[in-house]
Amino acid sequence: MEDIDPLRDDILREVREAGSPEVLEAIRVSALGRRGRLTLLMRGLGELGPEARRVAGAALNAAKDEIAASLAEASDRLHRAALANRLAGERADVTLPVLPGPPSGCDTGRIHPISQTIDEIIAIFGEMGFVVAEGPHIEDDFYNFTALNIPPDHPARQEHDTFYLPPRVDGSRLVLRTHTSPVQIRTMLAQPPPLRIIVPGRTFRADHDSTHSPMFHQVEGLVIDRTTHMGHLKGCLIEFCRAFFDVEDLPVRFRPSYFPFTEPSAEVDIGCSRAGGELKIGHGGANGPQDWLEILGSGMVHPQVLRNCGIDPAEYQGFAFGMGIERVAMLKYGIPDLRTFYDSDLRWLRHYGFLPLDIPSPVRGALSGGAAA
Ligand code: 2NM
Repeated sequence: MEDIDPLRDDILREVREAGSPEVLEAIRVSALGRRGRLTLLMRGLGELGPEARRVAGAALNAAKDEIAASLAEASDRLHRAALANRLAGERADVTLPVLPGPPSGCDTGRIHPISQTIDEIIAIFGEMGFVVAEGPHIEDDFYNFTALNIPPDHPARQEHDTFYLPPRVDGSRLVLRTHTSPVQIRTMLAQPPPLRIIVPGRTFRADHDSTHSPMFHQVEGLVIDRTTHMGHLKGCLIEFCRAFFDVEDLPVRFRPSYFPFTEPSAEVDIGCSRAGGELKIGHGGANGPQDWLEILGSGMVHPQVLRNCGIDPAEYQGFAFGMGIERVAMLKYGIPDLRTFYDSDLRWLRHYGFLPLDIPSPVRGALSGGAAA
């Protein structure tokens, strides 16, 4: 059998002298590959007697380990050197003129319709003097239910409808907020009136079918001032509906309703037509009979809610409203299936998504907005 030591020393020297990862790979194959020099010696062990095989086998294994370690070390060293070399050569010349066409990414990335719709709603209410408020997704029972005048036995509190976290040591349980209203409670407790806030965000309900998702988005709003009344609520929401759907003479009607946190309460419908099986937002006119679509809940904030937040209802009053983002986005942009919002399907996003530079504003978001071409 060929002497192992000189062969091992030859290979180790080759490894030390290798100048590139490619050369190193060739050395590895020629030493340890299927027909490598060391591999062939290993195969020859079978022809030796038991004692000679034991001695040569141990020496071969030791040589193999040493070479493998040396290869790993050299590979690491060469890759580092190659990277350092590449980085030294790749200098950005910031004095070069800007490339023609959109900035890189603008031609492939899309804004999700939920983000776009939230931005449009914020832009419209922003013009009316509302500011955005946000809060935690995981809430205390007090902010999500009690402060909102939702009684202890209300169905919304049931396990069946609400995601509860495991009980804490004192037995109380946190919840995934079922609406964004706890943010209104937190804001009223933290800041003195007057208030004018808009609250977009994620909400969670134990409900999953073709028109309900366990996670969905809401925007709610709150106005508190000394003389705020139902007329302000109506004017504000009529104005919002017409701006959002970009229909100047959009019919809007207020229907009496009930919520524990508002009194009186009203649901808001917008006019539409369903002539020929196609839903069209706006007055029915010649297209067919006037039909209605519910899009908002609203009302004057219940005096008990104001008291719960340290606001004297004899001095201040206000209105609040809420709407589902998915629902109004589907109506505005003709998205037929709720579940597709969360599929992360790139083809869907390219079709329904928005270009990053299509910045929403009361003019560009609401008046000329539309799915990207
Ligand atoms: C709605 C409908 C009606 C609402 C009430 C409040 C608060 F905190 F001020 F009491 N926040 N949001 C409200 C009122 C929400 O959503 C359909």
